[in-house]
Amino acid sequence: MVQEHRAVCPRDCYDTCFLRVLVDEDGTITSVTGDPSHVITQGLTCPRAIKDPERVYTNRVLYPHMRKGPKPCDSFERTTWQSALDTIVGHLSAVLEQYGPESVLLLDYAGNTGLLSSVYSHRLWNLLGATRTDYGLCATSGHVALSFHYGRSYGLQPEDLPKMKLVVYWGFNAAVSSLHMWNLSKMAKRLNDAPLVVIDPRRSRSAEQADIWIRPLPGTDVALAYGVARHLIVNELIDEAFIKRWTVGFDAFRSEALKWTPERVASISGVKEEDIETLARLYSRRRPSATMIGVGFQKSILGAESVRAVSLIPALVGLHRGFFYSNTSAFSVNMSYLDGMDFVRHTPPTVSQVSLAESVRRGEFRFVFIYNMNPAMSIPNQEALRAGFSRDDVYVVVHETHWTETTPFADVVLPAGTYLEKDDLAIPWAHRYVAISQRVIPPQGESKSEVWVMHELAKRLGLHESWLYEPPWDAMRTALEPALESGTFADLLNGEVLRLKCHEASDYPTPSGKIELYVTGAEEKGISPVPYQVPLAVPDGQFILLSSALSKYSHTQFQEVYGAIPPVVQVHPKDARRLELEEGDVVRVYNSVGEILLKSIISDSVPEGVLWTPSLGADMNKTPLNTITSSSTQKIGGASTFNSTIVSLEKA
Ligand SMILES: Nc1nc2c(c(=O)[nH]1)N[C@H]1C(S)=C(S)[C@@H](COP(=O)(O)OP(=O)(O)OC[C@H]3O[C@@H](n4cnc5c(=O)[nH]c(N)nc54)[C@H](O)[C@@H]3O)O[C@H]1N2
Ligand SMILES: Nc1nc2c(c(=O)[nH]1)N[C@H]1C(S)=C(S)[C@@H](COP(=O)(O)OP(=O)(O)OC[C@H]3O[C@@H](n4cnc5c(=O)[nH]c(N)nc54)[C@H](O)[C@@H]3O)O[C@H]1N2
Ligand SMILES: [Mo]
Repeated sequence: MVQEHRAVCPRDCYDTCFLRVLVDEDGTITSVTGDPSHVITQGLTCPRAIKDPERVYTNRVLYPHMRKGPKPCDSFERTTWQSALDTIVGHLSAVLEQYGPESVLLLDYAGNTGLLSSVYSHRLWNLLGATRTDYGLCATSGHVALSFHYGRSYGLQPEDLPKMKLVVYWGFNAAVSSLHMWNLSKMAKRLNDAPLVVIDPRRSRSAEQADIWIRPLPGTDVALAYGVARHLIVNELIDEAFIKRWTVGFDAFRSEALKWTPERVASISGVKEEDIETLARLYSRRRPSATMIGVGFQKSILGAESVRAVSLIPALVGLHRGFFYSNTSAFSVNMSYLDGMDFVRHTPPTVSQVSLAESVRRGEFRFVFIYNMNPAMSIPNQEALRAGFSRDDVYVVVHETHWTETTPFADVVLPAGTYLEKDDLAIPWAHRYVAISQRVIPPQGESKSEVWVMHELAKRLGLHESWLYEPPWDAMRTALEPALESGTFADLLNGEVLRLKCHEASDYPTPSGKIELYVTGAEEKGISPVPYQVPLAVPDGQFILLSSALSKYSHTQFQEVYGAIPPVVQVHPKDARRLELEEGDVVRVYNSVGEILLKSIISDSVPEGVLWTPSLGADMNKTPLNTITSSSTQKIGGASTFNSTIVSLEKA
């Protein structure tokens, strides 16, 4: 008999899809499809979930393994859990004793965002006081930027998209990175004739499908946003009553915005006056609107400034939080209970994920525990990072579902079950629906969960704190129960889909209790009170290199079923002519930190002076893209600046 299970996709993605998983008589997964009854998933399956039935059985780490040669090493020997755990604890204890807990690094990210797999499993490391990272690779700067103006960074609910009269995707390639919100936006178009606007320097898949595509140069969105604000202000298209009641600092904001004449905006951003006017008029006429701010475009030197600037437009036309960025701050799940921070008295040291590589190279961490992450691809400055992982005096443990580019740097590789092999619950980034993701098949090989591994390590370390061993679903209950709106934890355990409580759209926990168009106390916070624009300096003849997500891959995942992420770079035809390049030529893309070799695609999808390549790929010799990307952090919030990478390019 074919059995049907419900799983919830815990991958690091906007959509957190509810999935139907079919298992045949032999216990083999035969299909994974989007749940038609879920308000966001709407029965649509993305190219990744479709391939889960194949990927779950491909390239898996099935047993614990020990390294057999010098790092990086492709030769591993199978071992037992007992021996692997004893060896790991031997090294961990020695490092703790000799160098202290700050020399132990927990290096994890969002491979599986399930609360047990990714949060409860921090308890051991928090108790030890191990060094943690700030998770700055992705979205942190945008969150901080929005909280300056709005108190918290959450915005509109994706389920409201079909009601919108206008949807603007700003630096957000949702047709690829958030298929389900894109689908809901298309519903708005069908139902309300809502124009779909995309603002992107690149003709992305979203730009191709948009009604209106506006094309600023990279890093010039603050100027464009001010241009729109100025048009709204001088033409009296703003909502004065709303501004009076719900905002502070309008006069100061206004005097900054007035400086951004169409000529000045055009000279910086390349966007024509007509386009600024069209966008401003749409904002004033078509309400309510949704301004969808991409996490991707936030990953640049001025990313946080751009997010702030764009987010203020909906306030000018009288909308409470008329933007979306990421809704994690809307919910009140008790994470510090779940990850054990409520129980410990110290604050573990935190280091930047983005600029981590040099400190790893210097050997600042003698024991590195990696899970839910593929850092030997995803972190910038790969040469330094890989050199650090390869040191004899740095002990590296990787707990993984699949063999990855990071596993060759491990002293021990431990097998982990995928999300289809364990019960868990993920809190979405965007929508507010939660349900238990059921274990569909038994853990493959000798795979074990993150919770099990943590408890086994803790026991061997001789730790007795009872909270460390609290049954995980009891901890989950405590953390989650107060966050639920539509039912109880018992209902969840019975398989129901529940809604999370959200803060009100008009709740602004800023110092003034209102939307701060001009940020109170900005000086003490070390920021400009209003968004500011400085152009990215690109030396003559060099390029800005953009990188962004592909639909078939989740970062580095799914290469085992779809093949390698293509090692390609898009070059504008005029730049190609100047460099005498032909389609398919191999080019060196380089800067002071390194070089990679890519195949050129000549295309006016990118503007002159701008290159594009898929994020998180490797070049023709398997050198990661992140060998040459920027490892600078943003001033606000410390996030990555991948899209501010400056390179030269020449025929190889
Ligand atoms: N299929 C798939 N979906 C994913 C992911 C995945 O790996 N695969 N990853 C998930 C994760 S973790 C993330 S963070 C998100 C990322 O998803 P998005 O937020 O959509 O980010 P990107 O894919 O980087 O696309 C950002 C777009 O912004 C444009 N852009 C770059 N610089 C600028 C600029 O200065 N101004 C403007 N206006 N636009 C600019 C780029 O050309 C690009 O088209 O996707 C999530 N969804
Ligand atoms: N150049 C460039 N670099 C980038 C970006 C960019 O745009 N350009 N984007 C950045 C962004 S936004 C992000 S979010 C990061 C993503 O960076 P990473 O999180 O490092 O990327 P993934 O490839 O998704 O790695 C997740 C790993 O977790 C493993 N995994 C999955 N499920 C489980 C599980 O249940 N248990 C365990 N133990 N492991 C599991 C997967 O097999 C995979 O190897 O990359 C960043 N790097
Ligand atoms: Mo991300």
